[in-house]
Amino acid sequence: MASNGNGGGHHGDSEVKTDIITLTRFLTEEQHRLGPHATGDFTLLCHALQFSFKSIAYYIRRATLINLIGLAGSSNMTGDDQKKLDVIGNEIFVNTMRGCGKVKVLVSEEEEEAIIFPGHGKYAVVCDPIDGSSNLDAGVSVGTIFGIFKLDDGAEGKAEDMLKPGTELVASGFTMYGASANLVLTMKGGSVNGFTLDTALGEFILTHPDMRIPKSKGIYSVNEGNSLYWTEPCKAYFESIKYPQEPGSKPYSARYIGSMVADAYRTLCYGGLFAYPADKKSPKGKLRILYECAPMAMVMENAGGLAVTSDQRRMLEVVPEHIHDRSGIFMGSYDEVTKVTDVFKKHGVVAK
Ligand code: FDP
Repeated sequence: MASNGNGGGHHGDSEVKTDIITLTRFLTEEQHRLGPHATGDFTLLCHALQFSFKSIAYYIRRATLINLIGLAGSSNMTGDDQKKLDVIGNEIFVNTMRGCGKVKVLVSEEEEEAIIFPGHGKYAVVCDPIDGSSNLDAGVSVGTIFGIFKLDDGAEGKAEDMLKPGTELVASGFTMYGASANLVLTMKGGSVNGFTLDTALGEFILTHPDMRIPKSKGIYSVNEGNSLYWTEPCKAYFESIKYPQEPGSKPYSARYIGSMVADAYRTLCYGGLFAYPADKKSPKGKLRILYECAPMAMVMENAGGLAVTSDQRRMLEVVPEHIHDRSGIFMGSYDEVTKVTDVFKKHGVVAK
């Protein structure tokens, strides 16, 4: 066998990688990079997170076979019907976060109140265990979104500890359960890295190091069924990309899955714009600040993109009024979000 000096070797026709970077290795290397003062608590928390992603991926894949599709017969605090998988995903998440001993406060989309764990955990976690669950029974990609805050020293842990802007997140990301399970992770001030679950090895493998969102791309992703309720600047922006006036310019392509994680992952990979604007029917928008908008905004910004609210404020600076607070959002490629802001500005909407 000939080695290629890059951790791989030639075995017959195919090249087998023997020096792969698993998420476990990646996290250990990150911890070592921080030096001796790093306690390993964050690393342990991330190990617990990855276990919950693997478990949720497993149940989603088997859902149709083991009667996990359909409604659980209950609704969550925001009034959405809960799917059986919503309930199971939430239980998995809550139990793994409790079990790791490093988390003090947990906010989940499926729980009305913040959960306070006993012990001395110094982290607070926000999550939507299965986002996009209205798509589940059709086998469409869904995902888990998460964000991690570090609590102040000696904080006893309460729901109010979570009413912070996204700029204070120490890490965030999501796992998309699609053709494969794709985990995207970013840490404060760091790069964005993508891992793919190798189901045979049971490991997330670093397959997309240092992800950068293309600076521009003519793709927009929005639920146009709401356009009747859109505000004037919002209508004007979408008109401008569908009916471009500049000579030689082409209209944008539309792509809307209706599952935020899947739409965000495609936007991160290909570029373009994802939006769920606030409108006259939902003046605060639909998506939740803590466990949908802020974690995604951190990923987009760390990948070189932008994320703003419907009033064009930087999404990461928004402080939620309560743990399930909502916001309008426009996020994606730098140039595309900038175009949104320019059109809104012409209509007098300027970030305060
Ligand atoms: P879902 O209702 O299926 O859970 O916030 C949840 C979410 O999906 C997002 O994942 C998705 O982007 C959005 O809502 C879809 O909303 P619409 O059906 O109104 O387009």
